Amino acid sequence: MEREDLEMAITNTIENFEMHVNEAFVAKAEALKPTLFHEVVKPTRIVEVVGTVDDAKITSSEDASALPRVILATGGSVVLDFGNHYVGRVSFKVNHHGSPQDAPVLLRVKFGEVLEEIVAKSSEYHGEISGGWIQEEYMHLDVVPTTVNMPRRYAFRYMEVEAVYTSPKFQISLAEVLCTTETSAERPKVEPLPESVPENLRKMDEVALKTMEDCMQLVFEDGPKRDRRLWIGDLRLQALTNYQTFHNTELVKRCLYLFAGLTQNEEHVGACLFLEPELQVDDTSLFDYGLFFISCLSDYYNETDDRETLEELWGTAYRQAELGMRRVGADGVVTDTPDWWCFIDWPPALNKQAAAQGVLIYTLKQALGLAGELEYLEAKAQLTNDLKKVTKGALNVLWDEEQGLFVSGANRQVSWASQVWMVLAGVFDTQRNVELLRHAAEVDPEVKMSTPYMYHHYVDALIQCGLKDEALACMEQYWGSMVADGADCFYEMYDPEDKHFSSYGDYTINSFCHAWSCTPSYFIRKYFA
Ligand code: RAM
Repeated sequence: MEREDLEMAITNTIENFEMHVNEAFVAKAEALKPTLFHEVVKPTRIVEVVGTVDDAKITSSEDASALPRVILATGGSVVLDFGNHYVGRVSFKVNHHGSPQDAPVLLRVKFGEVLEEIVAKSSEYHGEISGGWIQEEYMHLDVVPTTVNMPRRYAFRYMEVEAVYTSPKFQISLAEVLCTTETSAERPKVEPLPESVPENLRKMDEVALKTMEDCMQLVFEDGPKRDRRLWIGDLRLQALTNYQTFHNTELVKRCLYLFAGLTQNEEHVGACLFLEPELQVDDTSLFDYGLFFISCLSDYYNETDDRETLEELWGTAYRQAELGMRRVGADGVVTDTPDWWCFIDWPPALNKQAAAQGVLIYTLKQALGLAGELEYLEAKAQLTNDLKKVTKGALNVLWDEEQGLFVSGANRQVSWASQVWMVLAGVFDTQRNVELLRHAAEVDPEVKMSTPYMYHHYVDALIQCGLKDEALACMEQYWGSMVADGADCFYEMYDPEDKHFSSYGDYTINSFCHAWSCTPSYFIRKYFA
């Protein structure tokens, strides 16, 4: 994404934005608010960390029981390792040593999901999105000893405490550092994997489950560090994974009712929602994310057979199909203009037109399935016509016979995303889709995939084509490489060739426990167990 595009994406607002509220839907969603479960966890070791964001590493460690003996004077600091990624609230005791306290203590407390966040200097943050996400606090303690109860919820594995100031006459030490975790996920609901599943997939599944668990809060959050909100693209993949793991269908239902209850102008489903200060839909509008409401409802219905919800939410789903079709020109193709935002994936150069067309076809097919289920004949006829138009458009305008690949935009760009979404859309039959994916692998388009979100769709496309071996190999290479790098949870962005890659201009603002990256558990449990 060009810098300008990123800025547009970030500030993207709808002219005369208004929120449509369906009180009955919101009330239903609120009645489904989940219980949060808690556990108290402690740091396991004290670690010595050196290096910069490019080469941060732990050089030595000792057991966390030594903490009360670590005396901190002005400028002294300590880094604690909790041994895994956690989401929760932190408290600790600060003890006093030396002469009477003749000045306030100034503490700096920083949390990091990964070591790189600990070694980075917040004053040097240069990302395009808010540095407010950096989990760092300064606090004055007028009287020690005291117990500090930190008010925010943090997502972290590492915690650094620096005594910015004590005084020449007294020092401090820390004790009883605790984190009370928060999640709406219930571990006992997850079935153990069969013995036959190999060790590397077990490990991948474990990391994916932890990712899910830490993102399952009062809604399915996208990332418990950042953005801490409900994005529909993430919800779709979390819901699919949840059906194979935590089985919390009520939480999916709650999120569906929230999206349907809080829509944007013309009842377009927003890209994301906030719970605070009050329930509200954001003013960001994404072509693909709006359409994914249809997928979320369709997947939910396939899982639950919950007819009542299907009937109630059908109107919202169908509206998204209508709005999606509005972008389609006379040529049967989604219009590509500079003023729209469709997410798909983060590569800066990616032209979204062909992939958006793929998403449209994919979701229209799901809408048609639901209309059939409900026996809504008019909607069925309309969707059938729409599908004919956009499938024809894809073949006439976006298929390049000479290259044997789909192209996108005025410059006829070839990207991975375009091929993958056209396969998922089923524009061709399975045999031709297999050829397309194999050909894409040979050509290896210059515009690559940059997130586990896009890799999910690639793996899914391979599986839909019956290429399970290739799908497994891709998972082992991509998510497996994150595991080999020591990931406790799966990251929002990951490029094995460029490990400190960020679409936001600063690696440390990436989310290192990200919902859309949790799908290895979905694939493993559905297809490889
Ligand atoms: C980022 C987050 C989120 C995603 C959107 C499109 O803010 O990674 O998960 O859905 O982009």
